[in-house]
Amino acid sequence: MTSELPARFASFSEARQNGFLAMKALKEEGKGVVGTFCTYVPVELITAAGLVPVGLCSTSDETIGDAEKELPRNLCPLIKSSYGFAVTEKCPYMYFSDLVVGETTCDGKVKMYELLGKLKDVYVMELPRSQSKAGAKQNWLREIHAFARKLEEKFGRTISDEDLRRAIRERNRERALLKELYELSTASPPPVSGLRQLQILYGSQFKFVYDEKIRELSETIASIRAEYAAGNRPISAHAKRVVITGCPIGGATEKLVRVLEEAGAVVVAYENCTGAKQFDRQLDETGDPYEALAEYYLAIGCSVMSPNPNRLLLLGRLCEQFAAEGVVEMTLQSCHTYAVETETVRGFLKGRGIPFLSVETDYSQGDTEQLRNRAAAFVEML
Ligand code: BJ8
Repeated sequence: MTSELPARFASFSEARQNGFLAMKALKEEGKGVVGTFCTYVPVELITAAGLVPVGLCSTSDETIGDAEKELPRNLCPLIKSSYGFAVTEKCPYMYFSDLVVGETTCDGKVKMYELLGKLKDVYVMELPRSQSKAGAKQNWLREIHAFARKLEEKFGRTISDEDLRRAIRERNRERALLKELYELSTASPPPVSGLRQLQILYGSQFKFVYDEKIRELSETIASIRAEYAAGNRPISAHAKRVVITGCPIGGATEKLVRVLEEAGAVVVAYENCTGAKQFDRQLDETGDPYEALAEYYLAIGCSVMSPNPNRLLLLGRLCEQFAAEGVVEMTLQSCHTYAVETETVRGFLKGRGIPFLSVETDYSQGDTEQLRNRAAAFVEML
């Protein structure tokens, strides 16, 4: 059993790389591929059309230099890196995408999509920037219908309501399993490190065969439970329990999780798009499936929304559920919406007596020592 666990983790952490081959095989079978950049894009429509969705947000600094030949240097690294991988054709997922779906979340991405449109077929969904304004949901519902039509026209498919309901049920099942997985860390001490949890969550999006993904996730959960029940405690009972919030994390930015855990903390939950923001809630499986998509996706608590109460609701609940002793926010350089919202999050956590650290970083490793010092000082104080 002990030897089984790391192998399963490896399967997920290496998933992004191994997924290249799986994706190539799917393309050879004639499958259409749709690349996405954001949690707001309703992936159920893509799978309902018999297509393969893949996340294109890049997490490494490998192509940032290439991107900076066309994009300003003081732009969010996620945008520069993703664009860099497109121009250099170094990302197989971008290369294999027959259609790339953007969304009007932040200004940098919106303008990058214009340039990307010269290289790929890009379709941009108009996301309302308010969840509560009259008409916001109707506008978003219209966008979702328009996106369905685009997929039908481009790929010559028809998306029936039954296809869409099945896709919703399948994605709900996947969300529930990922949530079950990260909720294992409500245990004290948690059964896995935050780094392991992150690698499984991040890696799961690069498993493209649904039944295989579900089976592997179920087995991973069962195996972690069995290890714990057998008395295996890989995390110290004294490790300080930390919840991460902010911009999406993974790849190069794993550095933050590493320095926190090396300083004596354990990351128990991720509120951001790598974790609970994507998997916490379920879509309604009854009623009109398009309404269910509009309702669910518009309620995502990202800082691009103004106001953005749902981020605080989720963060507050995770802090309670995971008995957080501190919250660490990671903002990516030049991400203005998250950077400005830091003040709101700080005030929210102060009101609950939860210590808070906000760090800004990019995809380079140049600031690792500085992050290490800040993490050590924060954990020391908890
Ligand atoms: S739902 S977090 S995936 S927008 S690209 S906003 S980091 S400046 S990624 Fe995001 Fe969707 Fe929100 Fe989630 Fe800032 Fe960079 Fe923009 Fe970014």
